[in-house]
Amino acid sequence: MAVLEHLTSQQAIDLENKYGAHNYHPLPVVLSKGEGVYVWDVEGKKYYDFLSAYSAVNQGHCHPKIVGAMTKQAQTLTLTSRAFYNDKLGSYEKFASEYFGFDKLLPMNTGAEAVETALKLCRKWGYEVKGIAENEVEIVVCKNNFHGRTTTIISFSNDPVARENFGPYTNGFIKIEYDNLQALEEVLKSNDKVAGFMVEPIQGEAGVYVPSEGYLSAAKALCEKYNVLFIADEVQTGVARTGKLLAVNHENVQPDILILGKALSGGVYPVSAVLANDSIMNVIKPGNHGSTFGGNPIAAAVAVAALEVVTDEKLAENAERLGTIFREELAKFAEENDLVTLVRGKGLLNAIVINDSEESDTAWNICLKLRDNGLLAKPTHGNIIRFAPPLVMNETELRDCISIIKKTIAEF
Ligand code: IF1
Repeated sequence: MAVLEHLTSQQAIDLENKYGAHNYHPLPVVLSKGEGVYVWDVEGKKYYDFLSAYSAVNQGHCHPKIVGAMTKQAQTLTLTSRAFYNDKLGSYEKFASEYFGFDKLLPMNTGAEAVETALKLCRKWGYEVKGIAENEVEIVVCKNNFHGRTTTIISFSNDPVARENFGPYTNGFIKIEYDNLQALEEVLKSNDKVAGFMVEPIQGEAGVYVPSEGYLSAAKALCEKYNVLFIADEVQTGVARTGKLLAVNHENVQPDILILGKALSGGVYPVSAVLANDSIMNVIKPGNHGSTFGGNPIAAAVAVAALEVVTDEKLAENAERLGTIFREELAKFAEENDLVTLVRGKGLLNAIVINDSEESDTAWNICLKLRDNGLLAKPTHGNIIRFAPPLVMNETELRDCISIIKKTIAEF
């Protein structure tokens, strides 16, 4: 059989089961085409994409401007490595640094790599600027966090499935309760070895937990008070997803270190980045850190196009407006349907909590039915279903999706 010839859905699933590592349990649907808010399976059935590849496709599938930038660069110069300069990286670094309001950008590829980069940057700042004794830096993180899958990152995860049997674990992390300022102050005032506090402005994987109003600004103030770096992981919440360019913008917080990924490329190419001002970023000297693909010309061209789309198409404003409609409609529905206990989120990062145990497969079965009814979503944890459509969705499409969701759940 010629490789990659046309397959049925079952053939594609069988191939993955036989030849692919079983590190995922996907919803049984095999996608072969994406455009805007829609995806199609190999049999040609059309769906609304209500996951957006975990918020990587905020600009919509295969956005012509972003794909165009990638194609053009891919036919010109794909990769030089950082052994040499290239003519796209500096312009991208300037554009993105000014776009988010920082002095500098360190280019990487995946979200986890950017998180690891931010942790290394924070540690080095802790030793060389804050003056913490060698090998003693601590970084504060939140329970139920999700920051990626590397050994260091899962070392401070409390999700057994993500963590078990991957030890020995990396030291130097203190876990506190999310959305708890007292817990944060407790640690910062009693421990002068802390160099940073890394937090998701909304805990996505944990189930779209939106912290109390004022949590982020108060946490930033505590970090300033105790000379600790506030590190915002906006890999999932960033790039307009929550109704502002960054989720921290809802509270006018400027992080000391900003971590971006996913929709920084509109989902067409792995692009991530760490941004900071010179007083922090300049602790990194040649040879301290790097990556073969980090800062490659395609990534630079794609990221500039992806960010221009966010501005040109007013995606943050659209996410804010449509998100409000979505939560209002689903909250009304929750009042009359005892299967949905609540809806929560910000912008177009939302989730509903299903009135069943975490171990139940109700949420999974609802997602299978949503698939049959032409909408793709997936549970995050047992009984929570995340809803995150591309931010290019219009009100008519959103209301169509809301009626699909209501109709489907009413069938249970
Ligand atoms: C999987 C979750 C979402 C992230 C935040 C860093 C990263 C992620 C806040 C790492 C990645 C992805 C990873 C993917 C599923 C998805 C996910 F369910 F795992 F948690 F979105 F919520 N910071 N999240 O959300 O970025 O290295 O993946 O580029 O690993 O299953 P990455």
